[in-house]
Amino acid sequence: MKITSAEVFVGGPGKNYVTLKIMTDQGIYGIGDATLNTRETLPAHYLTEYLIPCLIGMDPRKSEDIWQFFYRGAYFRRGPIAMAAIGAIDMALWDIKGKIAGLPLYQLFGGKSREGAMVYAHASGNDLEDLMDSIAYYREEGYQAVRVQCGIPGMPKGGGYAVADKGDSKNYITNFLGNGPKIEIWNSDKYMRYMPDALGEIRDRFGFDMCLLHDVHHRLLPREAAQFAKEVEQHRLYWLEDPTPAEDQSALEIIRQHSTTPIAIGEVFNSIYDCNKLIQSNLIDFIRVSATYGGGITSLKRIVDLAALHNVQTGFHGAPSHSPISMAAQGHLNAWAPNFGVQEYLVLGTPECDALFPSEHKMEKGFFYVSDAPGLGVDFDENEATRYEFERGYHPVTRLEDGTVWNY
Ligand code: CS2
Ligand code: MG
Repeated sequence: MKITSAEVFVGGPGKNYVTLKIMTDQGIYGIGDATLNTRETLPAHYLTEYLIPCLIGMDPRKSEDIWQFFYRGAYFRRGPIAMAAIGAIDMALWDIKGKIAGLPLYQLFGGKSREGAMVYAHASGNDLEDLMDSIAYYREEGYQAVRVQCGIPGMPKGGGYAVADKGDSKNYITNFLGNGPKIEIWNSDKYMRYMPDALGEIRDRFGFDMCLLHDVHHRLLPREAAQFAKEVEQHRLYWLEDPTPAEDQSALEIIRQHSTTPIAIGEVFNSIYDCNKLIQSNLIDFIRVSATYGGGITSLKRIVDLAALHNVQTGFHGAPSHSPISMAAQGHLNAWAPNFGVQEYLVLGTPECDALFPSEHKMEKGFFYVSDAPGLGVDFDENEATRYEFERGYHPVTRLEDGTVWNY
């Protein structure tokens, strides 16, 4: 069996999804996702200029060897651009493998450990009342796990990270399209004085029978993060996400010395080498890598196995930028992983997105159910894709009140 061609498409409804389609001489094809949010054309170029020319003629069944060829075989390794490109190839090869076997991917991993995988929704509000409405909406929809973000008094809108327009909190989707970054203003002191009590009020209103998650989005110093984690311990968070920037892993030691609040990290990681020490030293509770810029299924499965040895659970990244292809890859891993925790989930559901990526995967009352279709169980409609083209976008840039650039 041989790979005969491969093509990359960039575009989608309100998002620049980067979709790879690999064709074989036996008519079977596979698809993969290389969407690197706000830098989408870069993995697309890496694929078309460098990787696809080598892929042609390879045996698509040798997904491990092909992964090693593009990872180990490159002199300059890792990084989100290269790993997103490798990740897309790897997903497409697993898709082909499943189609050859006539089995859904979770069967190739070892079968289901659960029927539905719990997902968490994004509740957000311009202020706490608005956030409460948003949480109530998701609770009524049946979600057991909700991430909560709200505007902080005294900070301009956008402070507090991922804050919705008033009245639109339940439909909040991060939209970064535009010709330059928006500027967000941040003040850690105001945040630290407000957010712990706000989390307490949420518990008072909704009780403890709800998995409550909160994302700090890399904004605090290690000492501040330790203090914050200690203060919110009483509110029994399911997790506290990205309390500090991911580069300084020793920060996690400081947090651990002061608190037992569960810590989730890893949405910006792109290899097992970014998280092996954190996992082996028990400095985190949830690993948040993604199939896209984490190097695909081959790479994620290794991370899941390492995490399982150290009682670290999964909580894969599932921001709106992930296409239904990577969400399907993660869906199959979630169905299998013995150490599954929760899945962030926002993408499927709009008619345009469903038309571009048809699938039978189902989301019901806060649980994701993978279909039994062979492979990834999601398709890509090339005719639909012709409706879309690349639109430039940027992540916001954060500044402190005195103008100093801070972590987004
Ligand atoms: C966020 C992301 O989903 C999350 O937890 O931290 O939405 C993040 O801001 C984006 O993925 C950035 O691309
Ligand atoms: Mg996050």
